Amino acid sequence: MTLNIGVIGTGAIGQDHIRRCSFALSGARVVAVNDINLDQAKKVVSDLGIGAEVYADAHELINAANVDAVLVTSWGPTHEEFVLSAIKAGKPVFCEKPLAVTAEGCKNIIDAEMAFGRRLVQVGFMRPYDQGYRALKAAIDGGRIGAPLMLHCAHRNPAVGESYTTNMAITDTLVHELDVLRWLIDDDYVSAQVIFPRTTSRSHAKLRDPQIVLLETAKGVRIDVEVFVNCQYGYDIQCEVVGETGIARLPEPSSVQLRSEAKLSNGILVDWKQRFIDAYDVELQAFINGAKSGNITGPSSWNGYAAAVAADACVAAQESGAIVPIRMPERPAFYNPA
Ligand code: NAI
Ligand code: ISE
Repeated sequence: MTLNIGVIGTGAIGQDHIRRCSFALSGARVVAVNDINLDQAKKVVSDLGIGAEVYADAHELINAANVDAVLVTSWGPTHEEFVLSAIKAGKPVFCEKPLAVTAEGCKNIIDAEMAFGRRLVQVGFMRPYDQGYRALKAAIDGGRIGAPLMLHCAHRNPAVGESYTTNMAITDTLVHELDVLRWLIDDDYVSAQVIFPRTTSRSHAKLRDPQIVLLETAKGVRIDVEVFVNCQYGYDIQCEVVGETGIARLPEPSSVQLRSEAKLSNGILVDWKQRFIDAYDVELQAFINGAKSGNITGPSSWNGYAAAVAADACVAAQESGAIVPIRMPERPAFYNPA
């Protein structure tokens, strides 16, 4: 059986995921799309030649009889409404990060999913599917560096637009680290602090950039994450884990090394699309397979909630300058790994 997918949001990642489901992955096709920018949705369907129906209303798309599963790739503040609507319709739903823009919104989704009685939601946290992060985790879990003590991380984007504000460094960007690092070292955060170094002249009025986020975990691990979204030179994700007996680093993406013009050099990628291209493929194939078998195992609503609880504390820490406690409620058995 082919899984018929409806996609809400045809912007940057929406277009990428539509292309993936239509041409790169197996077992699915996109039969319906929606965007508040209807002309854009029509153009995407026509440019890709996929013959999907274009809906003016997202809820109509969700409830369409021929739509088996939903992809939510619209702006973050719309996610909660569309995911709740998909759960109400009893349809599997892949939601790009963030699951909702507040922890409270994520909790509403958890309550609805638990009331439904079976997992329907997968959150678009793709880094646990990245080969580099998987190798890093295998080194840590295999005892190669002893117990982790400190993590030094960086999340750098070349530039962002005027609509990107100081708190988005947390809710839109750091949220990837908030998810992947608790998975990487199997730990939970207990506090957060945010420090603002000198602001780059390449930023704009509504954004303090860069920022350093300091996290402490239940096991006492200290984590620093530099978020620098106007770094100019490229898209650069770094993660170094310092353990009791050694250090493990996230591998650099592979690139050809050049000896040319009296220089030794490697290229640096410039956007997230290329950096995590394989991980996006694997996460979406996992969703397609899970939706078809009725057993969704990718990042859950609980993962979305846990990241949002930490993100809320980081935003409060941005505002107060203080060390803010992170109080993670206990995970319900419903979300225990199989
Ligand atoms: P975008 O701005 O390029 O596209 C968003 C689209 O959603 C736009 O076409 C907009 O018209 C549409 N939209 C907004 N409100 C809507 C509504 N009420 N109903 C229907 N459509 C609506 O943004 P982008 O970069 O594609 O991001 C979308 C989501 O994906 C965000 O939540 C973002 O955080 C996430 N994302 C995740 C990435 C990842 O690495 N996992 C990478 C990039 C984005
Ligand atoms: C974007 O939405 C993403 O999710 C990218 O992975 C991240 O690097 C970027 O900072 C976000 O704006």
